[in-house]
Amino acid sequence: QKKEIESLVKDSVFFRAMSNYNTSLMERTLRDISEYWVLVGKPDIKVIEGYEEQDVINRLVEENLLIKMNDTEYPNSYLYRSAPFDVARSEKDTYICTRGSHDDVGPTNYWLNTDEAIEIARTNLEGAMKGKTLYIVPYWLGPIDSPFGQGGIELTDSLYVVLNLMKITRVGRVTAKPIALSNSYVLGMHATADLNPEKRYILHFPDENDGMGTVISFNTNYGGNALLSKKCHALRIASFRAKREGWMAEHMMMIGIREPTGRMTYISGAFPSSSGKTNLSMLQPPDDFLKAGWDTYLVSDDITWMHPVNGQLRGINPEYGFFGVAPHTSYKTNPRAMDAIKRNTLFTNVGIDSRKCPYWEGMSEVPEGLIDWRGKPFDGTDKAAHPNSRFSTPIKEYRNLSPDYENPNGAPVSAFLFGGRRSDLMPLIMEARSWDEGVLFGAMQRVETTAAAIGKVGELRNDPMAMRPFMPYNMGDYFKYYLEMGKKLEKPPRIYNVNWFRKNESGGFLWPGYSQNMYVVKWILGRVNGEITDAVETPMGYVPSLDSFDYGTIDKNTMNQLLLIDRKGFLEELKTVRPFFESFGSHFPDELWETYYNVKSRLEKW
Ligand code: SAT
Ligand code: MN
Repeated sequence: QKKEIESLVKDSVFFRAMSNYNTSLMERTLRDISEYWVLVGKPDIKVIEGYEEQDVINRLVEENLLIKMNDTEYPNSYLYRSAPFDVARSEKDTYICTRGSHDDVGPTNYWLNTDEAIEIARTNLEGAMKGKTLYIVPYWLGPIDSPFGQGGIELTDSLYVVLNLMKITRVGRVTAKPIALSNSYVLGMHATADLNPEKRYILHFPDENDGMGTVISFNTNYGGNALLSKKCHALRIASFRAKREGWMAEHMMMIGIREPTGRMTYISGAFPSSSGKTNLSMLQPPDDFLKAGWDTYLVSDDITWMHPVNGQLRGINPEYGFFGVAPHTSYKTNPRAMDAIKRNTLFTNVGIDSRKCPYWEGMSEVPEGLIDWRGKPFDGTDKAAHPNSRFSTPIKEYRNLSPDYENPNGAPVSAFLFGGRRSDLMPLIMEARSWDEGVLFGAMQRVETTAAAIGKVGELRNDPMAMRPFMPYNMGDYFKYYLEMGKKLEKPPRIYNVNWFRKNESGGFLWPGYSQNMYVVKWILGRVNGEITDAVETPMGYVPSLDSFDYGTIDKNTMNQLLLIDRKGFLEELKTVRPFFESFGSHFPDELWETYYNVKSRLEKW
């Protein structure tokens, strides 16, 4: 069988290059592929070399799976409609599989025994690609020459998945050398099967594949369930490896902010899916900032890998493109995204108007002849775009990319921001007094759920460091690891909690958000660079003093509400998160309990 596969891929540039650099890895790769190939019914094989995008698009158009958008306004852009029940990540079908017990992954994960999970996969995948084509998509996460990069190979029968991977990762022959030299890759096996949601599984095996990790996913074609490079590899498998190897793979955006002096400061921020991470990563400062010479430069919008180098964390973006939430993206909320998605973009589950331009809620006025995301004329009874509809856009379409985006060693991170949708309690900004108290901020994160995952929207749930859906091991051990990381670093990032979503009694947002978030960012820069020294100390950390905080045109009264530390509310919050912390049992670090009690007693005495 290996021979058969060998003959099927022998003309591939990727495999020829791979065997030149690393014959033994090449042998192993052929073995892995041939096993899967036989299981799924010996389909045709096509290796993606990286230059096939137009062919892939043509095939999808021929099969009526892609609709071409207006060629003047959205050149080389297409609309794809997924199955209406396959529109978001499915947490209940997402498993971490080990040979130990459920305790390996803790109470925030679904767990399966490795052998049992492999059996489930076998049963469901048998013959699943008979008569189809198996695409072999080699990809590389991170700058091509980065020592922090990692390779992966996704095997899939979905051209939609292939096209997405071409938009959001580095694929094909350019990955052969770095994969060969790193002598490993994450193996991803994906099959559309019959999209039966009852038999949908997203299985992670962090210990398999020589400890490099394997992912098997089937009966789904969407987003984080099927684009295995993204949440499955770059967050779950990578976090597992990061803990073993001493670095961090986080659900964080990262941007550099350049001040008029020319100084560039990088900050990163963890926010749950669909909570404004992309908007913050593409922050366009207000006009007076721009005129004065301020600007922001993107490293990553969703995932950041950070390695300690000389006592400092340095971040890279493992991805090569955006898989961003479309609804509520507009020239008001995110003008730079609007410009980036005007070309070479694959839209999924958005509406389309009679001029073949995309439309979603919050974009503009409802256009003429609107067809909704299911392909039916829009009549106002349902949404035009699915709330989790997406744009897949190559990162190079973004104009303000950081000069360090391709830096193999990444850029130094000065601050971590934690945040999420929270209409009450959390102030606009607070700064942790120490790394440990910052870790407590992250661990305490309770935020409203969003449409990025299947399930109820708007319910408060614990989502520490915005990593709950992506944490591959026991979250208690993650907290411990986070604390240790702080000790290891000479200059750990300063930690902040931000909240753009606090509401007043009548339910209106107190803070205008979007470009105005620049004022908050400016305060953070002043703090981390030691220029703002008069912050107000509270039991929850520091909040800005209104004397040295430039907050734009908001009135002082509103600012006081936005910065209020509600003593009773925080005591209540500490009580509320307690059972969640306790659910990790002995995995929850004693040190974090100590920090918890210190904060609690400071609040009580305040
Ligand atoms: O669908 S994805 O999981 O890739 C997007 C997200 O939830 O952030
Ligand atoms: Mn995300």
